[in-house]
Amino acid sequence: MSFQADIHLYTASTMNGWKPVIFLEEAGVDYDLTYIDFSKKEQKSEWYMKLNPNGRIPTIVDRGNNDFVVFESGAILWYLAEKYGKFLPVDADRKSETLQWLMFQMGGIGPMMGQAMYFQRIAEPQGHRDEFAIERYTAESRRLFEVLNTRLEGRDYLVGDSFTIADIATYPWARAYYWAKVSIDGLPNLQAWFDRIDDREATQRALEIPKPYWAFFGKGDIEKLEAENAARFKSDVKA
Ligand SMILES: N[C@@H](CCC(=O)N[C@@H](CS)C(=O)NCC(=O)O)C(=O)O
Repeated sequence: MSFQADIHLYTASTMNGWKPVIFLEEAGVDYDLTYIDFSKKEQKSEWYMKLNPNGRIPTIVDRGNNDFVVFESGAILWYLAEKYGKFLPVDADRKSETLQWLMFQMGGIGPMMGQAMYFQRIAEPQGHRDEFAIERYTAESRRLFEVLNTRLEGRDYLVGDSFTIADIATYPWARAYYWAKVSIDGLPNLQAWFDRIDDREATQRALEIPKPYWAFFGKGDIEKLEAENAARFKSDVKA
C-alpha cells in the first residue's frame, strides 16, 4: 500500500501562507501541498471556497481525520500543534501565554502589517497613494513591534525558552518589516529574535516553499520581485 500523508495543505508564498509550512517543516512531518495561484484567482474558485469560505489561503485537509478541513492560519497552527503534540506547551499557563501571543499576531501584527504592505506595495505602485493610511498602519505596526521587543526582553522566544506556534505565526509577518517599510531601529530584542529564527534551518527552508520571495525580507533581486508581486495582486486594487 502506498503511503499517503495526513495533511494536505493549500497555500501560496505569503506571510499567512508560510505559517503552516514552517510548522510542518519544523515538525518534520510529511504533507502534500497544492499551490494556490493568485494570478489565476484560484483562491476564489468554487472548489476551493468549499474548503475555505473566506476565499483566502492557507487551508488544510486532514486525511487522517475524515478529511477534516481547517481554515484561518492561527486555527491551523493550533490544530497542527494539538495533532502532533509540538510547539504548544502542555502546561496550562504556558499554553495560555502561547495562545495569547498567537492571538496578538492574528488580531494585531498581521492585519496592521498587511495594510501597511497593501497601501505601499500594492496600491501605491498602481497610482493610489494614501498618506493617511500609510502613516496609520506603519505607526501602529511599529507600536506593536515595540510590544514584541518588550516581551522579548530576557526571553529567547515569545513564550520563554521554547519555540512555539506564537513564534511561527509572528516571525514571517514581523520579519517582513522591510516590505512594510516599518523601522526596527532601537528594538534590539526583536532583532535578536529575528537572528535566532533566521538561524533555524527548517524555518528558512519553509520560506522557499512553494516559492521564495526574499524581497519581502529585503534580500535578493528586490526590483524583480517587487514587479512580480505587484502583478500577483494587480486586480486587487479598486480605483
Ligand atoms: N485571517 C486569514 C487571512 C488569510 C489571508 O489574508 N490570506 C491572503 C494571503 S496572506 C490571501 O489569501 N490573499 C488572497 C486574496 O485575498 O484573494 C488567515 O490568517 O488565514
